[in-house]
Amino acid sequence: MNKAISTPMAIIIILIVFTISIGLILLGYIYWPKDEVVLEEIKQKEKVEVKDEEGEIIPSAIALNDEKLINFLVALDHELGLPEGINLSFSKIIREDLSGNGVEEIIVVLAYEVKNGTFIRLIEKKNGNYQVRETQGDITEAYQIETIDVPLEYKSVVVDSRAHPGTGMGYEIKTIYTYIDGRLKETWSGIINYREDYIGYNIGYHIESIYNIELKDVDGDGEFEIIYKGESQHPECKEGSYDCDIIKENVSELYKWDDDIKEYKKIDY
Ligand SMILES: [Ca+2]
Ligand SMILES: [Ca+2]
Repeated sequence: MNKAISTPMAIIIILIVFTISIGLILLGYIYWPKDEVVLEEIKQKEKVEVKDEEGEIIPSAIALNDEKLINFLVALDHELGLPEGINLSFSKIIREDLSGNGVEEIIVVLAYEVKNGTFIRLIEKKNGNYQVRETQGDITEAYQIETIDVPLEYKSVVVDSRAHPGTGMGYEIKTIYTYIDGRLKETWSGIINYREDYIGYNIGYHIESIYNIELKDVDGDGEFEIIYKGESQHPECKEGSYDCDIIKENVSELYKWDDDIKEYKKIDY
């Protein structure tokens, strides 16, 4: 009697396992790689747009309204290949006169969930309307933005973002974009936090490197420097094995604004 019940049960179980397996294969082998390819395609297209300096024209009625502007740019990202059904995970609009001509520029940062990256757009007023002047793409996911007056002569935007490029691995990064000659130039970036787990047969280690970033006028010239301090961890493994020690090192670095190259440069500390 038990055997008569267990045979159809076994078929049902096999069918369920088969269906779940196919589902996982579809998710793993079709869905994820496609997203990454799409991001690359978007970045390629955006690069062309930047090069030609003929960005999208945005009517004032849209550009001056936060909600309408975000909807407009999300629709633009879909036109550029962002898959349907992908939601925004973070958005921020900064309206400031970055160029000092009395007219506000607009910076829009949009981050998409499911590894679809962050897009930073610089929008300028042009002939009564607005125009996307520059778009930068990044595979990390932004979660915090602020503006700072560092270096003093310029306005900068600080973007904190994160990424999980692999199983058991993740990092957070801080990037400073400085408004120079009508562009957002990346003038400094540093890892805030890096985590990695390695677990396998007979082995297992966890490393976590944490860094603190402080702005301080160290040399008294009136300009802030970037103090980058923390503890880095990395595994040192015996040759040909995963028998590893975790090596800890103190990191203490100082970066000073270099007006010739217009970015922060590491100096002796
Ligand atoms: Ca301006
Ligand atoms: Ca200084």
